[in-house]
Amino acid sequence: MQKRVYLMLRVWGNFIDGKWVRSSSGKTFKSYNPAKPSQTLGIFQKGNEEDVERAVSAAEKAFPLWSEVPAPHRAEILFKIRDLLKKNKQRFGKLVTTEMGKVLSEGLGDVQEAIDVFEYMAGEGRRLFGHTTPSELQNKFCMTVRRPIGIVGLITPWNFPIAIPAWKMSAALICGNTLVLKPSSDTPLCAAELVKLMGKAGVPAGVVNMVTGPGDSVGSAIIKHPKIRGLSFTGHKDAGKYLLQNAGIKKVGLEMGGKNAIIIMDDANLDLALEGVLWGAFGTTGQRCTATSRVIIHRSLQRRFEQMLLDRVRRLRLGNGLGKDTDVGPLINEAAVEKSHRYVAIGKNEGAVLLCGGSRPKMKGCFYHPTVFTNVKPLMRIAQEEIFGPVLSLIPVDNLDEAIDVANGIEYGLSASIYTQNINSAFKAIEKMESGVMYVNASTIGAEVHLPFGGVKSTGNGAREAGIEGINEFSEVKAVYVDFSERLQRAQIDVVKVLK
Ligand code: UN1
Repeated sequence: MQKRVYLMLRVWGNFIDGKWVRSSSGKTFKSYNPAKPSQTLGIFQKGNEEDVERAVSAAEKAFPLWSEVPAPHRAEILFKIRDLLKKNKQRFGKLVTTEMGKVLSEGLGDVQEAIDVFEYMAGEGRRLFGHTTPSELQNKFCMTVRRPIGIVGLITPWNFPIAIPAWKMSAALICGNTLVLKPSSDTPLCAAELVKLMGKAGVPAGVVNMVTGPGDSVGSAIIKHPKIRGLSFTGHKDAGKYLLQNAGIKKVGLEMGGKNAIIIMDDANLDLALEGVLWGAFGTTGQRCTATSRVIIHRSLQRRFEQMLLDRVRRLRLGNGLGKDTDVGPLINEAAVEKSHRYVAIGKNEGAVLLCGGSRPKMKGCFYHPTVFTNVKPLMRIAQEEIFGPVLSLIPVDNLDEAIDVANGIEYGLSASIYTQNINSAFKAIEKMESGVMYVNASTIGAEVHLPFGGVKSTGNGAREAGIEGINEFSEVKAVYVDFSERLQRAQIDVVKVLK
């Protein structure tokens, strides 16, 4: 049964009310392997507004039942999802690599992140803490409780095709919401397999619904739907802006990318910094929101670091992510290859010095050579705009203050890092760097699920995913007052006269 995914092309339906159903559009699209674009992985529904309507109806019908299941029992299903993911980790990891392209160790990491977050959120089933606080009046009890938002719409990207849907779904479900998921059209197979597994784990019909298809029909119908009360989106900032303009009054969580910097100070352990830069810039072929796309380096180290970097980058092996020797997999699709190449031309025109890469290798598939520019000026477009590919900019600076200014001189604020042995510099960077995630002597990638994830400035709207903040994203807080005085007590007016 499991092998069928690879041997036979399946026509997947939308998942609505516990059933796989065809779109009323009658149209489909295919998913491809970016390392071997001639390999089709599955056929998916090109959904439309009507499909979203059906999914919302199913979610609406399921809401009373699901929201009334005690959270510790909802948690049992989440633990089951964790267990099934663990059991199927290898198969899912290969699936991620085949559909998204990242090397297998990272494909497995993507699945592990989903395992971790389902476990974390299942644990929340026995917490979902509110708080208690004294009243200003006697014989009156004050507390907060969490309530689900209702039906939530989740729009997810292709770069973490299992982990990001898992972050959002695990938190949404433990809080008692029902949901409609629209996964990226580049990785619908990963989403479909995850949703299928969740059904097997016992998620009741209608609680989790998935509609595949384009953003301008499916995504837009989710964003605008009046019965959807909450939205969580990870993706490009243009789509995020569209969402904000069209969502009306909904609770919204946004994560829209980064232009993350590693600062390397003159007292840094340079070998360690080199490893962090390679991992942050070329891991996942640069396709993480948290990817390192700028290295802000102390001028005294610039030449030495360039040599060290060049030596290692040239040895990175491009190839199919399933290959044992592969260091760097393909980009997600042709458009992504063209985008990276366009930025290389922009960088050259702006006067940056191309140290290595900057071209496509002579091999089939969506590959691009890991690319490093040096002598990049902070305001050049390659140092300002999110490329989402294996293109790294080195920016020399003279001191820590300048480094922090350069790091902050962008519109985004997701992840940031400093390599230094000086505790004062480290704490100054922690305080001053404008980001939602901060690393000291570690790369910009690799956030863990029990800490909040998200960014400042144009990266987001203040919401955080994962960790306890993920619970805030997917629940409403209700303030509760219980008056047991058996008389009318007026807050702000009746004063308790005990003390003279
Ligand atoms: C993303 O690229 O949107 O911190 C998510 C990391 C991963 C998550 C990245 N745990 O790099």
